[in-house]
Amino acid sequence: MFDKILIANRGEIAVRIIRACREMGIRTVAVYSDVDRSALHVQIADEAVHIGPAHSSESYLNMKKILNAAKSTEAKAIHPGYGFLAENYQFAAQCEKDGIVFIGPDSRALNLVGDKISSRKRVSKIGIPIIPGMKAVCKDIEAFHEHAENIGYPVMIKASAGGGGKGMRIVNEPKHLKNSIEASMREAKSAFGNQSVYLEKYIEKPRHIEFQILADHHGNIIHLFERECSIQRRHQKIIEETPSSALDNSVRQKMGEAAIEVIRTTKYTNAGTVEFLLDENNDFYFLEVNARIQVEHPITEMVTGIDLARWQIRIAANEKLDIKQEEIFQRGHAIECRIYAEDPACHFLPSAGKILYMKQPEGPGIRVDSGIFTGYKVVTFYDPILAKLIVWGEDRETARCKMESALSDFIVFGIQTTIPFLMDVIQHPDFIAGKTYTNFIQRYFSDWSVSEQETFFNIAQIAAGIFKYDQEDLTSKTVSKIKKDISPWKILGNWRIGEN
Ligand code: MV4
Repeated sequence: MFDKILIANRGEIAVRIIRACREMGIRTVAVYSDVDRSALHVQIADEAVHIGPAHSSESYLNMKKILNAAKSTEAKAIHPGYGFLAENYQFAAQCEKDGIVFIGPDSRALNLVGDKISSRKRVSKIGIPIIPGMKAVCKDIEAFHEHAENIGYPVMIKASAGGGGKGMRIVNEPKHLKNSIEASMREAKSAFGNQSVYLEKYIEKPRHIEFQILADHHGNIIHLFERECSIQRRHQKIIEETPSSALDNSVRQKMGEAAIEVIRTTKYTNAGTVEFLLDENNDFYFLEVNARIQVEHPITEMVTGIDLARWQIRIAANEKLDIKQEEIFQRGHAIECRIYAEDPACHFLPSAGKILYMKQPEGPGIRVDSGIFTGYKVVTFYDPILAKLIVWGEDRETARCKMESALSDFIVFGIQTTIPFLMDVIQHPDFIAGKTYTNFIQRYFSDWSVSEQETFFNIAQIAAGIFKYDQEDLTSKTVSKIKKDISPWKILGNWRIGEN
């Protein structure tokens, strides 16, 4: 086992991985940019190396600096977390060359699963359903028209070099095809430096269902069941849960077996996630493999009791998976809400500034994976995720009610967060009924605005900031009293939050 691991990441995931290392008696090295000098992951690591200016290309994306930090501290392995270099096959290859273990799949597997078009072909060859569509990209518009006729409208345009929704467009009839393709090609060119696009059959009202996989270096592969990730805003997941209310055991078993076969055929190792779309007829289609630990991994840990970060490290150290598939069960229900430093009342614009006061929810079945604390300065250089609130309940409604209560106890004074938005989403009748399709946010929350009560809560934050409220007075009880009992409009006008 490694005696020291460098965590090439920041924020909540760096804290999460450092915690796993500490529980395993492994020393940790954090890396940090100029603006992260006092960040939580730096505070809790055994050692910390400054790697440069705030801009990611000068710091967390700079392979040379990360590798030099590992060499100078004699770290035997690097854990990339998610984002940054986590799925960069060139970085994994450089680690292999330098004799430093990359905690994740090897560079060959990373390169293989990173190519979406060839992944579709390879998966289709072993009989796993892919979304009907073009087998390769083409150039001229006439050929596109022919493909679209063969596929049948509505069709979905996708960028072959990327994901995350960039370049994606639905086309319902032939007269819109040409302009839509040209627009998608322009978007793909600017987002990925590669303008090629292809067509698929548009799957109406799909659900985004993904299966967690663990695969070791001894041929053992297991799945840890599904995560339902359909509640997305602009292709950014905001709420995830497991189990999915859309799956019965027979579909669940088929998808689990398909996920394992996708991993086996690519000789992939370590933790990975196989993404599918599920349509209303309970047919599923392979989308892609995510070759990293995912933001939403904690809900899988809560219902299976298996520590994924720990197993990533153990597999990278060549240990055998000693868990048999038949020994893994989903127990209860877990829901995760991602808490972002964005202002939902202002088009989700990034919200930066000092956290004047913060109190996390606590109690049975409540987990908070967080990278923030009272006094922390939130910056806008990186992904705006602040923390993840994860709850476990014996069943979905119990978990949902626990999430409502935990969200209302999650206090962050000083910046705007998506907490009020999340509260409204989980209280929507269709969310309560489990009718969570990928168009949920667009359909019900496209013009969401902050409630009166929340506005007053913002004003209370101003009070906390401007009058330097004595923190002892700001217990969650006082704050929840502010939120529940006193109407904003009787006391104060409409202020906006801001750093004093
Ligand atoms: C689709 C689709 C419907 N039909 N493909 C692929 C990338 C992933 N982030 C979204 N993807 C989708 N691909 C076809 N042929 C629906 C999605 C999809 C989605 C689309 C629009 C808005 C939100 C979405 C959330 C999950 C999946």
